[in-house]
Amino acid sequence: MRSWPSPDVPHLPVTGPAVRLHDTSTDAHVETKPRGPARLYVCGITPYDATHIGHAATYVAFDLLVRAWRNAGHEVTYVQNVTDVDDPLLERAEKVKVDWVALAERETQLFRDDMEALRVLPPAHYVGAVESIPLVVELIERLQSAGAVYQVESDLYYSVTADPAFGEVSGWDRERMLTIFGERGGDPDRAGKKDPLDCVLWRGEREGEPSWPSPFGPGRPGWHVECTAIALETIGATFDVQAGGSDLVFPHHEMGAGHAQVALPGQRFAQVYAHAGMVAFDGEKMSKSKGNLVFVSALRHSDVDPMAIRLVLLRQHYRSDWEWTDALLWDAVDTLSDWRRALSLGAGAPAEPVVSRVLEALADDLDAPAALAAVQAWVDATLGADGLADTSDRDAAATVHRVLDAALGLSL
Ligand code: 5CA
Ligand code: ZN
Repeated sequence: MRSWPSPDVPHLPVTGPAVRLHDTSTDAHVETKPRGPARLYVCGITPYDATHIGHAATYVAFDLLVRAWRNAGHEVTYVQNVTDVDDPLLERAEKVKVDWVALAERETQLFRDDMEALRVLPPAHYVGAVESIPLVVELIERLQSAGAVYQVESDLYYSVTADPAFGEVSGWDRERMLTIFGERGGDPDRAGKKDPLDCVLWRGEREGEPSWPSPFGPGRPGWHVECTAIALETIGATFDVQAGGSDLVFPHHEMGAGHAQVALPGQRFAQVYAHAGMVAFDGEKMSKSKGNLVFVSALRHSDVDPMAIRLVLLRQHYRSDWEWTDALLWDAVDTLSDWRRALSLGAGAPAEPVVSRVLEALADDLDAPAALAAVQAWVDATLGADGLADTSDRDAAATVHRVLDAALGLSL
């Protein structure tokens, strides 16, 4: 699929530190050590509704990772999928009486426009589930050869017991897995399954649903296998980071890793699994199924500066759960006008230390709030909030502009 246009990213004269990231599977901070280009897979949208603030928070979080790696001197190969055929998309299309393909295309385009407005760097490979069906079929055949697949009626299931490392991504116990599996697309109670946690690899054709021919009969891919097939094809096993919101830890990333590790024994799927916190609204996780949504496009169409939306997201540490409020947005609008005032002066407080503080903070598990604090301190010193304006650095504004843009994606 087509990705979206890239914003220009200014080059920084200094190289940032190696990037450390919290890894869900070990519950520890680890230093990423890309060999060749840093390889990142971030789970993409299911395009049946517009981009909400929760999605935007997750994609802005991992945009910071792409930028931190680039600033540390790495090239980055970034992959993102689009789940352009799945139950929620088909259900919505049926409900609103719109062709499911047209719905997916429309919402994917809206997502591209939102990402572009928020200055999120585009993936090099933006890949749909539908266009990946041949890859999915190939991967299921590998899993069959490994003895990890069985049939229930016209559906194929993956046997979680095939992976000796099952459970290592989430670190969850079986009881917790069983509770959550059913809430996140799983079918623990289906008769005929060997283990309630086994997940669908290939869903046999159903009346009124789209399907594609395959050696296993007509049908469509299961959800988890889609991301595994796309990642293995584009960046290969043992890539640097798989990322997404924390609602994907289990079953999605657990199953995806299992599929890869059973198909390619001895090779870890991703080296690090990174997860963003959940954004809530009106007291509950913002989600399409609950309908408590704040859409990026709706804010943009009411003339909200996309950089203010981005600043609200950056002010939360990416791993924390938080709640969106309009007050956060209006506060960010006020902050940006202060910052623009300071930047318009040209000269200001010494800016070199700001650059190193920002780069260090972002390389330390994407600590955007710490990076923003360094910028705020520079703004305060430059505007003389303490009564003593500092304009000792003649090129300060240009330097701060550059690091804001390159490292934080804020173009002011
Ligand atoms: N297509 C699958 C991933 S393969 C999917 O989860 N799609 S999604 O549209 O439901 O979500 C897209 C991304 O946004 C995922 O990474 C998900 O974890 C993240 N996300 C969804 N809701 C929220 C939320 N309320 N807060 C933060 N991130 C969220
Ligand atoms: Zn995914």
